[in-house]
Amino acid sequence: MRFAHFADLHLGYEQYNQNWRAEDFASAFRRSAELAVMEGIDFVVIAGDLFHRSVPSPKTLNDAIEVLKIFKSHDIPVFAVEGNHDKSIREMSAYHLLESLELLNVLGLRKERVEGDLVTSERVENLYMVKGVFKDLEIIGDRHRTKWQVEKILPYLKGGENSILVLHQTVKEAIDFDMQIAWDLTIDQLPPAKYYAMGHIHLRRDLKIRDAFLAYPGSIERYDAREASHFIIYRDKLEIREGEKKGFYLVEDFKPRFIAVETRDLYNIFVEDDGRERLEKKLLEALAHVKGEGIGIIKLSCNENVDQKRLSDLATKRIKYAEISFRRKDFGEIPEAKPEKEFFTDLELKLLEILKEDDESSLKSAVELVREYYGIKDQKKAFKDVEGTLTAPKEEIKFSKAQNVEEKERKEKKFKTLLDFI
Ligand SMILES: [Mn+2]
Repeated sequence: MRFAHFADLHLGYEQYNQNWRAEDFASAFRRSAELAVMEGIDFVVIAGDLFHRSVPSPKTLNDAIEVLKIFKSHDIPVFAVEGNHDKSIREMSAYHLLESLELLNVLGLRKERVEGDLVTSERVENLYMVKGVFKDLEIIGDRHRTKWQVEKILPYLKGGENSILVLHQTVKEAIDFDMQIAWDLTIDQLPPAKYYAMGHIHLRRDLKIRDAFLAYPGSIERYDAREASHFIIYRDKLEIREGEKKGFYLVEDFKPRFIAVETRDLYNIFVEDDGRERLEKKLLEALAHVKGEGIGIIKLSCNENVDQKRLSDLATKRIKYAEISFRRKDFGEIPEAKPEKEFFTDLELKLLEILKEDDESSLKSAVELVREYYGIKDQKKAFKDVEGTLTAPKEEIKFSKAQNVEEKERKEKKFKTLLDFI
């Protein structure tokens, strides 16, 4: 039994406001799909964030359809869960549209029972848990949930002897920093499965838990400069280091093997010198090592002011797209000295992360988070709290009150049925 495990395809993401970047994400997915088919896979698992937004454009939907048709034409079923980027509170999401086109099967809690050759439903309180079935294998999963919803739902995600669990969540053990709000669940909380097909973390990760693998393939394209293909650092001498490859997992007998796919080079460049002229020379030297079709995210630092526009034009002559930021070296570490987490509480950080996406669904997710955090029933009050968090100076932020009080309030809030909180 072989399957392909994809996650975080982010179709439609016009990174750096460049529409050709959305094209890059789509072609990385297309190439991966072709590779997977050549490997003779039995089925496909998509662990969330197929789309960058919950309301994809017709072009983006078409990109998804074109790739999913590759699987369809080879009779390869696809099982998917929605991610935080593309989940929808509407009755019908883009995933459900793809499901009616018979291009994929959506896993997880639903109001109606769904039965078919590849899916079955199990009654869960007042809802149904829709599971994938492939021969003697169960493919279980649910869409992205907030941390507190996950805790409630995990017991219902227990499969039979042979099961794969598909989730779009952060497992504590898969990340390097220990900030409570940064993760959704721990390994101990996971129900038993033969393989954990995860999504959400954009850098590739795999770890062994008990006898099974838990794996994140990472995003299919380079999502930000931390995921660069090359790191070029030029202080005293020029250093070039390669970053991670992008791709997906080919899982055979529950063991993942990473399959890399070609992506556009993204260079994370840092150049520093005391003087302006030497800095410019160094920048040119660094740019001699980049491919013309690549992207350059360039940070410059020196003791004199520079003409950023001119340097940007200079870089753009050598590379498809360049983004230059500059800071005065002699002004110290001011802009980057203090990480965000020193200024904000965990909840505020999470809200800021969600609200970076300027659309309706992220505002709703933010409100949902605040409501859950405080057990607020009244939507109007929740909206007010979101606004308050983002505009009030730190001393006035109500959220910074003792964490244990909030913890207690939350524990006291009782959910009657599953419908109350999904
Ligand atoms: Mn993602």
